[in-house]
Amino acid sequence: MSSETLAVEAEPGAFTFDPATTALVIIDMQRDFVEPGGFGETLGNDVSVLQAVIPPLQQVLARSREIGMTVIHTREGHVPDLSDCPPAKLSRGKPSMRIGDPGPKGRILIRGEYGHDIVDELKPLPEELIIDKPGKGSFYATGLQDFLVSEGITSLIVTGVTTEVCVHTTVREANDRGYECLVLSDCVGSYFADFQQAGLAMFSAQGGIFGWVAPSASLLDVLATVQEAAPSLPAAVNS
Ligand code: C5J
Repeated sequence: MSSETLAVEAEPGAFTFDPATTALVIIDMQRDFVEPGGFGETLGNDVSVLQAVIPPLQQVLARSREIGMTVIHTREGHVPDLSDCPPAKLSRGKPSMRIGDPGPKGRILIRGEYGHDIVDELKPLPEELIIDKPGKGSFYATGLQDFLVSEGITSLIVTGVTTEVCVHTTVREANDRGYECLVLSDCVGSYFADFQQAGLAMFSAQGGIFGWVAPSASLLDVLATVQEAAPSLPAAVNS
């Protein structure tokens, strides 16, 4: 895609980026977090509140794909023998089921299980990178940094769940590595309204201590001006 600098109205001021060096990052939009019977519900949360994130995120995803922007999905979870799950994570709290227990959508938060996968509405395309991560941050114990460097990505548009946990951890990790992050306020969600509000405020406070925040409509307004990427051509057929 061709290079151009765009500016989105955001807090604490305009977020400038070049779609050619920017990735849309969709964090942990897994059934385990947003549908009943998964990890989020075992912790006592009303998971239905997170479903409000899906429609605006679908619009951002669709437009990002149309213009050929890099799209990255992440999934939190563990290998079946739990060797990548620290005992502290496994034993913490009083959930109704623990990580690895059999649940209605398969073993809770285990790679390869139905509940661990991304919801149908945001299903990754075969060419899109999926980062499987054992932690809350998307950089810890993953290949994300190497991928971003190899693709020349310097800015991230961050979405997904939950705002104060995996989204915050990822943006903090990214910020420390020098990435410019825009968080889309209606495309990130928390089980707790006060955490959502405080979490969003924390990103852009103090002159953008972790990054920028804007509603998806502001981003979409700007992306509407970008030329669509040429569709990939079918393989030539020899006649
Ligand atoms: C949590 C996440 N909340 N994806 N994970 O445990 O935010």
